[in-house]
Amino acid sequence: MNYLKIILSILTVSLFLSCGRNQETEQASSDENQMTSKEIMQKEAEKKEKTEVTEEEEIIKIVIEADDQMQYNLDEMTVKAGSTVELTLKHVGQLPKDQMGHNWVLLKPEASIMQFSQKASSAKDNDYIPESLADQVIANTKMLGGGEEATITFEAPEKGTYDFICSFPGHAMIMQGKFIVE
Ligand SMILES: [Cu+2]
Repeated sequence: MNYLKIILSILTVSLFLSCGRNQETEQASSDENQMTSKEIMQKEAEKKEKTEVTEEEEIIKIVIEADDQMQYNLDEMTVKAGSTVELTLKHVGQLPKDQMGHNWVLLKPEASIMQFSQKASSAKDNDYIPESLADQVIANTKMLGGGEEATITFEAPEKGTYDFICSFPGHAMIMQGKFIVE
């Protein structure tokens, strides 16, 4: 009889312990979930900040980033017709220019991304801007390596939707976006 009691109480204690442990684990994982969604929200907020365009006296300032993963952080930007655009490209990666160079090239509507980037890939001596198609470029930054940045100022072209690309060999198919003038 006593023997049974002891076994029972051991069982009860171990059940209690394992329950407690489960609860702790659940608590920990829900904390983790909360952290993750908090982090996501923070990242979203940062993204929003970057997309914001500041306008003061017809000068529109845009900051766009490019990284070691061959990505721009913006795939679309909108400006007003007749404004002056001050665009800064920041290479936030670490890789050198000859491995992961990035620039920002705004193309005229008649340009073809495919054709332009193909020509650009053999125009290393001209910073990957093909001289034969230079008249298809509205504005461009120089080619940057990790940690570098460049700012260019240009007049917004007439209303319409324009392509922007990175003309480093092999990048334009991924690194492209729309520049909208309204
Ligand atoms: Cu690039």
